[in-house]
Amino acid sequence: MREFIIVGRPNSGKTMFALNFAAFIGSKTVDVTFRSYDGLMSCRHFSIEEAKVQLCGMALHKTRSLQSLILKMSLGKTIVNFKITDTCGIGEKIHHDETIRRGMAQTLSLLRCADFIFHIVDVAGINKEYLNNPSTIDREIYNYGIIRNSYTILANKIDLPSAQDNMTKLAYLFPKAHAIPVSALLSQGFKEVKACVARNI
Ligand SMILES: Nc1nc2c(ncn2[C@@H]2O[C@H](COP(=O)(O)OP(=O)(O)O)[C@@H](O)[C@H]2O)c(=O)[nH]1
Ligand SMILES: [Mg+2]
Repeated sequence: MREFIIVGRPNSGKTMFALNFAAFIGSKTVDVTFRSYDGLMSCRHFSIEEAKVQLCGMALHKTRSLQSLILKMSLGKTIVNFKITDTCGIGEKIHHDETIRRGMAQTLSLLRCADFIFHIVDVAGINKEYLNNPSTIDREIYNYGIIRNSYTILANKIDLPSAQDNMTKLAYLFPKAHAIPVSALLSQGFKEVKACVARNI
């Protein structure tokens, strides 16, 4: 089964994307498999709404381990299963909390072996400092992603006014990447994401 990994900074909207995308392609409920750095696995069943309340949030680093969903998509007359794995957000700094450091390490190791990378960038958060910083974690992910073929940026939070002018800045920062503008919150741009999954499943 093909595995799609969702990576990005904390708070960029990875978990919101995973859950609303599952709903968009027809899931009413999700079974989330949590895999922690020490190998512990657990599975919880949620309605999508419940999962959003429990797993998404403004607090940084709500997601501390790998969280996988098995989803289905119909391609012509066949139904294909694929795995989408939400991850602990990664940043430039070494985090003081060991669980988060380990969660970030888990993200990086899965990044290397996942079949396809969805890199979520918070477009509303692009500011002067971010533009002038040549070594943001997003640039590091981009530099790695473009040498792999299976890589797409999801330019998230386009529903926010501050994101409107930033799409051109995104194209300037990440010129070689395929980018899809989305709102994970409002499920905008998901038709194109679905087509991207279907091409790479
Ligand atoms: N306006 C807006 N807010 C979003 C969007 N996606 C996520 N958020 C908000 O950003 C915060 C972090 O989202 P979450 O999915 O938990 O981020 P994660 O840390 O990357 O998993 C939450 O408060 C979400 O409601 C979006 O497309 N638009
Ligand atoms: Mg999360």
